[in-house]
Amino acid sequence: LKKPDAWLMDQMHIRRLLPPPRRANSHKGMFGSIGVIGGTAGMVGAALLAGTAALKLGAGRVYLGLMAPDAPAVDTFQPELMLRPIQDLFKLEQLNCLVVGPGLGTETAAYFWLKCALQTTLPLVLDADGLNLVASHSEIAGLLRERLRERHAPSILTPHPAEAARLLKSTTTSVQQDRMAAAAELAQRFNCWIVLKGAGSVCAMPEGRRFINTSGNPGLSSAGTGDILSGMIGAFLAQRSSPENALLAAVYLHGAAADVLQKQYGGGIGMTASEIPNVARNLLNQW
Ligand code: NPW
Ligand code: AMP
Ligand code: MG
Repeated sequence: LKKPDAWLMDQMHIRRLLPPPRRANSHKGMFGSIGVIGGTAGMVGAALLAGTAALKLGAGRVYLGLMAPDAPAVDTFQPELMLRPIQDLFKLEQLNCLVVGPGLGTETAAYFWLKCALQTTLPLVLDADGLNLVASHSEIAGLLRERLRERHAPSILTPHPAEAARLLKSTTTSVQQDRMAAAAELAQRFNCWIVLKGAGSVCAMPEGRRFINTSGNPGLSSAGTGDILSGMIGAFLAQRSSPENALLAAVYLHGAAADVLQKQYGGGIGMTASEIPNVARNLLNQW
């Protein structure tokens, strides 16, 4: 029998990958700590969205390292988030994973922090500008690509089609023409777990297996929904899911939450990223 080119993701499959219900005597230390690095001036919200998503999907503690010099000391809408200078995140002993990229920007300091993150032995989610830095033509980008390929700890890359095109030195059109091939090429080239986002996200594993997501809708085509996804993957990594389970569960649940919202509105217009984590949390608890 020929092996299938890709497996379709559905609720039956995904519910088995979710973190188990909590024991009566549990405490926050059991659910892991996550560090999010991003949020340059003008895009602080991207890091806040990722951090909030991580909290709502069950991470025990969420630390944010923000690039913006005038970043707030607290998010008054989500005061559970611990906002720290980026260097302080690297001094924390109990971090279980890092998410690097939401609103990170592409200044010199951003390269430096990404290099520090790649040097850790923590599972890493790279999104948005984290990917753009790796893809850039600058001298240090070559070193970042090498560090990424040689990491022993798992790295999950979550490009949208334009970010994938930058990483592959290709065009968005050609990525979209063969999304399965683009995702597999990225997984192989960077020795990473890949989520190639967009309608029917393609998830590719480093050893070659691929999955196609069946949840989600065009309501997700709005600012910040990708930042939410990176925080959701981080939440599952912090709770000790394997990279494969973390990304499959987060991708499916993210889309399923959008499907619930679309039904509520009677359409996808005007869905906002901030609405997704609460609904995803409800599904996670109910499934
Ligand atoms: P086009 O227009 O078709 O050529 P960028 P970004 C393409 C932060 N954010 N199918 C499309 O290209 C992020 O975290 C901050 C096909 C589109 O124009 C990043 O750090 C927010 N094409 C930073 O902004 C909220 C697709 O990609 C181009 C596609 C830049 O990230 C917003 C845009 O990509 C944002 O998250 C698809 N499915 N999806 C905040 N509140 O602080 C995307 N494209 O140029 O990489 O810009 O994704 O906005
Ligand atoms: P980003 O472009 O980084 O903000 O990520 C957008 C998120 O929304 C990804 O998870 C995409 O897979 C998802 N998304 C965007 N447009 C659609 C669509 N038309 N159908 C399903 N999912 C979508
Ligand atoms: Mg994005």
